[in-house]
Amino acid sequence: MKNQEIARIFNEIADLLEIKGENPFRIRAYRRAAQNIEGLPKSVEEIPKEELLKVPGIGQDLAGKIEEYIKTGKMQAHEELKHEIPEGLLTLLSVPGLGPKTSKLLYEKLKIKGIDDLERLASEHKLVGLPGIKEKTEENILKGIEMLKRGKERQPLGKVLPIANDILEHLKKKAPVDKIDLAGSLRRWKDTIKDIDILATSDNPKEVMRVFVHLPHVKDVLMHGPTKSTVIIHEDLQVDLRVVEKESYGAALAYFTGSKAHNIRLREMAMKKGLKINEYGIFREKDKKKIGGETEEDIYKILGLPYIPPELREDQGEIEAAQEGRLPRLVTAEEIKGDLHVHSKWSDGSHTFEQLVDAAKERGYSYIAITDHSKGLGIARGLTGERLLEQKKEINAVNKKLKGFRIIHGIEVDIRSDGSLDISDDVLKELDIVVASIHSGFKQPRKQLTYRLVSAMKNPYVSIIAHPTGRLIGERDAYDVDMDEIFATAKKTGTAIEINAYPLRLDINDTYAKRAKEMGIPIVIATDTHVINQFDYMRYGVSIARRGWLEKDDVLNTLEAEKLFKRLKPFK
Ligand code: DGT
Ligand code: CA
Ligand code: ZN
Repeated sequence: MKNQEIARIFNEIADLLEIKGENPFRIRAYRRAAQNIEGLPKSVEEIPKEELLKVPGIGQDLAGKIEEYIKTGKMQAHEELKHEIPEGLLTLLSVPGLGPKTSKLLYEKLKIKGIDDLERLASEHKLVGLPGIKEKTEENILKGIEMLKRGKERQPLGKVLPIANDILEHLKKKAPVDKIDLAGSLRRWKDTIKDIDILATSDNPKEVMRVFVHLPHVKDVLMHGPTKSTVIIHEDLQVDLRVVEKESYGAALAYFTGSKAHNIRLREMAMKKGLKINEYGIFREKDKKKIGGETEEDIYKILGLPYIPPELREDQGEIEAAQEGRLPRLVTAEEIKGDLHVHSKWSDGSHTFEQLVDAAKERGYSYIAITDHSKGLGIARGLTGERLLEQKKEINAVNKKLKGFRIIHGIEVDIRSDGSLDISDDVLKELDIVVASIHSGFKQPRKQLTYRLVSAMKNPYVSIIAHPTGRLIGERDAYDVDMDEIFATAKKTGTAIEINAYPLRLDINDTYAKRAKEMGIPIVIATDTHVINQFDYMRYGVSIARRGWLEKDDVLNTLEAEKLFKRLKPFK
């Protein structure tokens, strides 16, 4: 978790330097270091300095700052920068989508010092007319403020789950718990989370509670009871822990996993059978006798249903499907054979082909697609057609040395604002696969954004559309596109749709994934890895697929490479 904190501070330093108008290379160095720190496979606290220096982008200076943060919980340079920049300007920077440049402008020209001021002026159209500020900018600022407020209520799964698992590990180690599990929306892998619900059994619940309220994560104790406690942790999340009787564990797990809508349906079914379900068990109405509840399976079995996996428990047709014996056999992480969206050092990734291959092999894969950015993206050191052909030679050379593993040569080609691709077809046709995506002009009108994606899909070489809706959870809403038309075109052209597994994206989302499946559109799950550890984000993408009812056959990268190419455009 220190890694995330340090990455956040490095990014903040970059913002502050940008406000000060400092050297762009220095600014980029901080952003790059932030990316690499976030992607480290273990906590920086466990990494000796010599090794830290080998992380791309980390030199003596930044390694020193990391050490300083571990020792003191602060970075002097960061604190000094914050002092140089007025408090009000810092507040503006915290609005999603409001970058350093605009923040500075608003602060200097209008003396805006806080979110409330900003909200009022934007809604009264008092910002329009400042250099670069249009009505649309005001709308986006208001959206950003709304998101800031909303973001405090629900946080991204990718941020909350690692924290929750860390709390579980601490409890397993330090408290006398027997069984222990996450419940609630976390167990259902919902993409945003309001709070962390934990359930356990123990012979000594009091001691479990004592350990819990004293965990290092805890900022405030809201309630400390004999079997139930509630705390607030440093990340401003609420955590509930309940210890229940062993005989009721299954019933409690079902109850607290939810969703509420799913549970209401189960209770209705029970009532019709003369049964009653609550968090203690399942009971016969007539003599109040308990007939089950030690396991979750009990509950479903007594209701005459097969076990329903937590990801499906949303009352989105899963009860009917269970009754009719047509529950999907959900795709699993083990069934994924390779990752089809990976960046290397050739663009803005951090590693060589060999390093990426080793990491992919460790994860049991038999292929990865290298899909570096195309040239249109200046910031990402995108590749020209010429560089791509050089890259192809190097990939061929590496492939010759590999056994039972293959690097697929691809590109993440940028879809320009007019819908054209910034690499010509002559070059695209030399590649094994082509991933196309939008990286600019997110705020164009619906018609134009839809047109861009549709045009890309009509290109005969475009195999996959990556992160189709462009959302960044808590930072940027999905852009305004006509997904019906996107899916219809995907179907017609045979273009696959990506579930981008990067935890802040999770794009397409679960609802769209379900719709895509129903339309028979091929799906790939890919991580958009820039740093090796991000290969592990695959599990988040799989969770979206599972919440969208996807089975192995719906996901193209459960296939071995040869079969994969037969299903991916241009169908080799
Ligand atoms: P969230 O909003 O991310 O925390 O989502 P959940 O599903 O974790 O919701 P939460 O924490 O309010 O409640 C956890 C589970 O407890 C929920 O999924 C079902 C159960 N539950 C909570 N309140 C009620 C209730 O009033 N009635 C019923 N039947 N179940 C409830
Ligand atoms: Ca919850
Ligand atoms: Zn990418």
